[in-house]
Amino acid sequence: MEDKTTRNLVLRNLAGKRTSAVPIWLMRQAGRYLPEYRKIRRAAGSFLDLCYSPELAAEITLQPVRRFGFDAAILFSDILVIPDALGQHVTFEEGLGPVLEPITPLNPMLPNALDRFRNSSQNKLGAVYETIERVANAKTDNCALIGFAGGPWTVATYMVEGGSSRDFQKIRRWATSDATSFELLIDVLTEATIIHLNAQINAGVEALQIFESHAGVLDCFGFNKWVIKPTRRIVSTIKRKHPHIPIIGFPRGAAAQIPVFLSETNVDAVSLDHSVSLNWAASVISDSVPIQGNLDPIYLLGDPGKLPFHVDRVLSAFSNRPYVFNLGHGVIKETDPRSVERLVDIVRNYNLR
Ligand code: 1CP
Repeated sequence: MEDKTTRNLVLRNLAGKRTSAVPIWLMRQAGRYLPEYRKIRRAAGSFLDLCYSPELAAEITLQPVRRFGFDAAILFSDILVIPDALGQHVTFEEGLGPVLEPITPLNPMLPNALDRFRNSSQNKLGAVYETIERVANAKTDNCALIGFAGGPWTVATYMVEGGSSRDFQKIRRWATSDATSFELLIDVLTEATIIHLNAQINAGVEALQIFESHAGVLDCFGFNKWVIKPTRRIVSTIKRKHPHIPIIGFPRGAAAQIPVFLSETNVDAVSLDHSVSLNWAASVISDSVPIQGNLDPIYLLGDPGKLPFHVDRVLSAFSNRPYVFNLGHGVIKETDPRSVERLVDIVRNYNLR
């Protein structure tokens, strides 16, 4: 009998099975480039309020699926709900992005943080799980519902730097000068991430992505200690309870360390950022490993006539393996929704060849 996995193109490819039609979804497919998002965002008040409003968050999750017919919906939430639920003060400010009250080696916020988190999973984060239930009930089987979390290192960068950063100096100094106390923070985040991802699966997500967006600022020693090890623990713990839920790793900027990331963490699939060379990836990553990515989102802002050429480059590099079309990073907020429509059209027509 056909189960959900065989019907769904994203889940089929993530399970290691190539399909003749290439599935597509985009990182940040919900968000400020969509007028229907901006309208809800204006009415909602703060960004975090929006993340904790199940009805609105479910609607935003489904907006791009309805508009473009994507093969997956990604939960509308943020990686920074974890520090918020651990008890750190988090806000999102217009033009500035996230602003957090920074934690330091002297004030690491750790005592009882996991207890607060567990309480929060039943309260604040309960709203996230309710969003998932709503989307799971509203979507069709051919659209996969993807849950996510930030990787512990990436989430820690915001917690320690107090927001987005250019040089990541505070966190890199802490991690290198006092690895023992920094490891306590990474351990707390790893544990919270496992709890959060398990709860997302229980609420109805069918695949997971771990966004390690700032992996690229670490050297290979730090990458092993702060990205590979925590990811391996997250993957092995989740797999014990949920062996069939595929986990996609997105170690942005990991470059030549991608093969070791894959073999050491046991993620099921890897999402490539657009700095990764297509030929290199196609030759060093085993054909059995599902790849996702990696069109540079900037092409969606460029000459529409050139889009088919660039999409074709990516599609042909990965034409002989399980593969899910995506960008190398999120949709840029200045993107015209018509470019996204064109992109979906190109990928769908490629399927017919
Ligand atoms: O004002 C607004 O409307 C807020 C813009 C916005 C949106 C739409 C933020 C603030 N987060 C989100 C949603 C979001 N964030 C999703 C949901 C669904 C989707 O992809 O469609 C996801 C998966 C994220 C993940 C996320 N948040 C990441 C990892 C992916 C990436 O972009 O590298 C990171 C780093 C964040 C932090 C964050 N959230 C928002 C901002 C402005 C930032 C900082 C980004 C930075 O430091 O550059």
